[in-house]
Amino acid sequence: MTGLFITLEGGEGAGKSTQIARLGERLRGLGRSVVTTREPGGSPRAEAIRESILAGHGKPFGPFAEALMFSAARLDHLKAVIRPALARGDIVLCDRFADSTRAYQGALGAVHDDVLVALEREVVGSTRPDLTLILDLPAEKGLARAAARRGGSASAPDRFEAENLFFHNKLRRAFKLIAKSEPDRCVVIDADRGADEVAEAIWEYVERLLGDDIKNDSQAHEIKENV
Ligand code: T5A
Repeated sequence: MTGLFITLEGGEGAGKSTQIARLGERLRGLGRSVVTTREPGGSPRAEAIRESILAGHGKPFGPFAEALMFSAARLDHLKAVIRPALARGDIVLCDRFADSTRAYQGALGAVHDDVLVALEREVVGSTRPDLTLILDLPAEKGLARAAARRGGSASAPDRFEAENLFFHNKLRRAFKLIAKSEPDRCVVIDADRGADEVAEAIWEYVERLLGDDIKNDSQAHEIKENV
């Protein structure tokens, strides 16, 4: 029995956490066992690394060192959370994964492709996402959403949110290029609209991925609910 691995990617404030919560709820409503998690983080050891990265402790060492920090966190997250969940047959919904390393540390940090490919081979191995949903919207809008959520200037932006608009526009292009390079795995979702509409667009792809499986589960769940 193997589960399904779905990742959400995109720029800052694109709505990934919002959509993961909604998708998780919808799938659980159909009786599926779902694990929602995030990167960096997701396991106690990886969460400790997250705190350090987002506080900017890796920045002085440069993007390559940060890629190693994200990879160390990912190693533990995969071992402690993702692989056991997939082995149980669960659906794993993960807020960011290796594509974020490709975009942030690769396209923006100029860590060479060969290095990132080697890191992915060692760290991720065969645990690749079945589906990656890339939430896309203009960088200014994502940053405004993220700032509003923080309460404007009440708290400081984190390590990457604090980068300039040029960085965030380049990031948006990097995610689109990833989607183009792996069209069988990745889809770009227009996230510049209401959360309900985004959720429906996401559901179309998830439903397609689950295929007959979800229809059977859905019917079985309805029968169970009605007895
Ligand atoms: N990183 C990560 C790397 O550099 N390399 C890596 O390998 C990895 C894994 C993580 C940082 O680490 C970097 C990338 C990141 O900079 P984080 O705090 O997890 O930091 O940051 P994000 O993943 O960017 O998460 P955010 O929480 O900032 O954004 P989300 O999850 O995309 O957005 P969300 O859902 O929290 O929404 C933001 C606000 O907008 C509202 C929400 O209510 C919320 O207030 N909202 C909407 N408003 C209007 N319309 C919609 N459709 C909305 N959807 C949500």
